[in-house]
Amino acid sequence: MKKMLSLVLAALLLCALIPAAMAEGEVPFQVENGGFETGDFTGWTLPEGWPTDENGNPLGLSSDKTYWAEEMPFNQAGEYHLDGWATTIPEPDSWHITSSHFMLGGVGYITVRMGGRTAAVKVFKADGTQIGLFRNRHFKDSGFPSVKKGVGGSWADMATFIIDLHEYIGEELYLELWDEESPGSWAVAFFDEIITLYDEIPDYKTNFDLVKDGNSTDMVEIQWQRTLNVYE
Ligand SMILES: [Ca+2]
Ligand SMILES: [Ca+2]
Repeated sequence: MKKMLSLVLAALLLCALIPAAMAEGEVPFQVENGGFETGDFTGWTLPEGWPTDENGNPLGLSSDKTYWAEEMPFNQAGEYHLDGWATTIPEPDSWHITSSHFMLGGVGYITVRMGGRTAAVKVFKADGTQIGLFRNRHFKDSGFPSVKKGVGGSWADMATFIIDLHEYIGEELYLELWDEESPGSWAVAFFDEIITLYDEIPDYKTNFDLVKDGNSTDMVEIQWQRTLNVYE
């Protein structure tokens, strides 16, 4: 009886130490299908009226590694990315999609690949309170068609952005991927490879993605980027 009692006490103590959601295994550390590698929008919530193909499948995923005759790199990870052009949503319009919930663990940093002038990530607590807005700071319309640092520019190519959320470690969060409304050209957004769990702080100085440059056989580095929270 005494042993039974101590087991029950131990179980109660364990329940008290582990947040309820984790104990039930409901909220994983990694966002679901963050790289779109299922080839569909599994794990993502799309707004009402999102364009679909003739079979009712939502449009917007692409497996193209390059675009245009110059074979400009997307810097896609794996086999699929979210491609603003492929959504068929007109460029002057805005759109967004919503991720699954995740528990912020590790060192509290996440990374998102984004390209296009109007790409942005919004971060929310589980109750819908917005805590972050992180925009693509890499877009640069000069030096076409090279994406080489210091020589070319950046268009639909995605750079990996490092987002510091460490103040919210242990909290349940979700993301929205946005094509923000904006007049002018290149009002498009591209996303891939959303990773929401790091055991070490990712370093923007030493990390880069390697791609074939536009209209060239040269391999060039797309440096990882810091992006600051501009949510007010
Ligand atoms: Ca991918
Ligand atoms: Ca747009």
